[in-house]
Amino acid sequence: KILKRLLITGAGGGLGKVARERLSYIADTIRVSDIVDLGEAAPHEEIVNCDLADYVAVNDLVAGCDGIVHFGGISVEDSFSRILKANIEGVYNLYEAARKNGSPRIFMASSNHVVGFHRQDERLDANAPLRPDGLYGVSKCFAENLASMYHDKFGVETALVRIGSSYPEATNRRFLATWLSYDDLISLIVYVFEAPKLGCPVIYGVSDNDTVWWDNSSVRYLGWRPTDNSAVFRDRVYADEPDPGPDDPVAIYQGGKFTQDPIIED
Ligand code: NAI
Ligand code: 15L
Repeated sequence: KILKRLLITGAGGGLGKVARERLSYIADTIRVSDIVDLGEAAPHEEIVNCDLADYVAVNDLVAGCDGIVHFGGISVEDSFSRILKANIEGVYNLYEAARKNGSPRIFMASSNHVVGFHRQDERLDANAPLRPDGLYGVSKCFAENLASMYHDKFGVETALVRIGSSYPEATNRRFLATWLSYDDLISLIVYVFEAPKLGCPVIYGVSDNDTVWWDNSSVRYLGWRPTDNSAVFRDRVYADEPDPGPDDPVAIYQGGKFTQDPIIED
C-alpha cells in the first residue's frame, strides 16, 4: 500500500464519496471526515465528524495520517463569513495540523475559479496570473498561497489541483473544456501519492478533452496522463443546450457563470 492512513475530508460530498469508494486500496486505513453523516464505517475505515473551522479538532483529525485528500469546505460561491470559516480558517487549521503532525502529503482541491476571469480563448499554464471570479475563487487562491508557504518554510508537500468540472458526464458546453472524469480524478490522486518527490506543483485537474484551455506540461514529471475525453458528450450537449452567443459571459470567461455571481451577504 502507498500509505498507512489516508484522510479524506469532505467525504460526504460529491467527490469525497467517489474517493471514499475508490481509494480504499491505497492505504491500510482510510479516515473519512465531514460535518454531515457518513453512515457506517467499513472495516478499513475510521469516521471522524469534524468542522474544519475547529482548530483543536482538526489537529486531532490529521494526527496519525500520512496523506490527506482535502475536499472539505464550501464548493460554490457563498457569503464571506461562511467561506471564511470553512475555506480560509479551515485550510489554515489543516496546514497547522500538518506541520505539527509529521507533514503528511496533501492533495488540495483547488479550483479553476482561481483563474475564472481569464478568457476562454487564452491557454493557461501553471504560471498564469490568478484572476479569481468570486469570494470562493479567492478562498482557493488563499489555499494555494498558504500551501506554497508551508512547502517553502516547512517542507509540507501539496498538489494544488485546479479541478475543472468533475462529474459523471460533461453536461454543458463549458464542461466540454473543463470536464474531469472520475477515473481521471482518481488516477491523479494515486499519482500524487505515488510520486517519490512531489513539491508543491499547480496541476489543472482536467481530462484529455478536445477543447483545451490549460497546459499541464510543467507536471509531466508526475507521469499522470488523463485518458477520458468529453468529446463523447459533444453531440448531446450541443443538441440540449442552445448556443449562448458570443456576448454571454458563460461563453467568454473560463469561470463561466461564476463570474456573474453577486457578493452574497449574510
Ligand atoms: P461538495 O460541496 O459536494 O462537498 C464538500 C463537502 O465539504 C460537503 O460534504 C460538506 O459537508 C463539507 N464541508 C463543508 N463545510 C465544511 C466544514 N466547515 N467542515 C467540514 N466539512 C465541511 O463539493 P465537491 O463537488 O465534492 O468538491 C470537493 C472539493 O473540490 C471542494 O473543495 C470543491 O471546492 C473542489 N472542487 C470541486 C469541483 C467539482 O467539479 N466537483 C471543481 C473544482 C473544485
Ligand atoms: C467548482 O469549483 C465547483 O466546486 C463545482 O461545483 C463546479 O461548478 C466547478 O467548479 C465548475 O467550474 O464547473
